Amino acid sequence: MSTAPEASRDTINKLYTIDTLIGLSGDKKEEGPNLEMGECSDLDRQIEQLRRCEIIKESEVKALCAKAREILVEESNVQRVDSPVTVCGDIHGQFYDLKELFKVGGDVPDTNYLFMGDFVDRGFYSVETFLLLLALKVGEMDTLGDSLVLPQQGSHSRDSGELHLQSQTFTKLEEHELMEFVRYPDRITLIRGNHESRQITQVYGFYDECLRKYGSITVWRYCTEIFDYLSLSAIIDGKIFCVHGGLSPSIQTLDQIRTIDRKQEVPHDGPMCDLLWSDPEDTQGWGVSPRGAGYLFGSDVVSQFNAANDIDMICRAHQLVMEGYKWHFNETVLTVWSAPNYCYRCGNVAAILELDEHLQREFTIFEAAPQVRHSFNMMGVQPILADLAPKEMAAFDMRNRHHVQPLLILYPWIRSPYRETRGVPTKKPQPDYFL
Ligand SMILES: [Mn+2]
Repeated sequence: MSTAPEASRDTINKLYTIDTLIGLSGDKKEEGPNLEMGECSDLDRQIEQLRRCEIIKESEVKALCAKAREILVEESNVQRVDSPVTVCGDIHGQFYDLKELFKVGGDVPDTNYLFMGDFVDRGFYSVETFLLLLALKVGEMDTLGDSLVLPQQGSHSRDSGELHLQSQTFTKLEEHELMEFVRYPDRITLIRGNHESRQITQVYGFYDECLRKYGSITVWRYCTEIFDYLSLSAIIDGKIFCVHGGLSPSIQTLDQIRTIDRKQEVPHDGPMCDLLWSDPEDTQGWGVSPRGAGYLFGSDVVSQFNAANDIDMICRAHQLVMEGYKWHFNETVLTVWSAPNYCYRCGNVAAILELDEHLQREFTIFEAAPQVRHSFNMMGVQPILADLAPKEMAAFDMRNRHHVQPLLILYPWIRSPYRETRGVPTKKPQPDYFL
């Protein structure tokens, strides 16, 4: 039995004993003087709380984000993921539908998951949704740590949820186990969507939700700092490239993606922006996106990219698909959409893509969970429009202010007497109209 190499042990200890916290200047002081592990890393309890759709304390969010950042900062812009894995598209704060997803797809950590971004905005539970996913990601380290404790370490006790392991644990590990633990700790991979952005969340709901649920924007600031650390894409077994939006005219190779400095707010243009905003389009070459950010990319662009990078397909999210998933360009691009009955009114089903260890595909379709009755502040709800870049959004508001019934812009899903009596057509808009 070999002992753990010093460097590896250091890496692990670094992961488990984080004392650096996200610095947010200008905030009011936290209630406690510091955030010791014993005080706020009761991760198992937090996960249970979040699973019940209950928010955790602001100080717990801060500690969770600090731990998550230490994990995410080590990830690549093209994060390597091994099959089997289940690939998911947009969630958009639809917490009870995420629970439905776990019900049909298998719980964590029994199933490996790759979520392709847009965790927040639109739905009522962006806070609980994002924090649960983050806590599961951080928590899986904990679980994995447990499973690596050898039988003679059975008496080794940990405070529940405590994210530290005694170094003696590691000295008893087989080296290959340790290395696997260090290199592939993730059973949940989270990559960034265009909604994981300070600007967009101020328009589409997450900012308001944080303010409403916590009484300040501190939690929004913790979360948006973490957004900057989320990876931009993933590659499954070297063959399936996963990204939220799509391709960029500035990017020909995966190595070019790897060189991007991603730890920043999503820029308004350029390669990083395009990866999160672009859409496939039945055309050749590149086109202007009606969203005001990213590009439309055609089939020739895809075949070139896939050949240059020796990949079989591009898997992405970002566009509502009524059937949950949609193939493009002779099965070289796939859109996966995982928010059923989007915005609680679109009537679509959702899908997840389950890839086995041979990358054989199986789609699982699921519908929205029965909705609990909401008592919510209507003013906090955003209109359903295709995602627009902030400057385009402002232009849209100006263009439509005098032409559309304001209430119907704000609350278009409400089949109210108001709507019927005004004789407004109830014809379903085209799916592509949505995002
Ligand atoms: Mn999106």
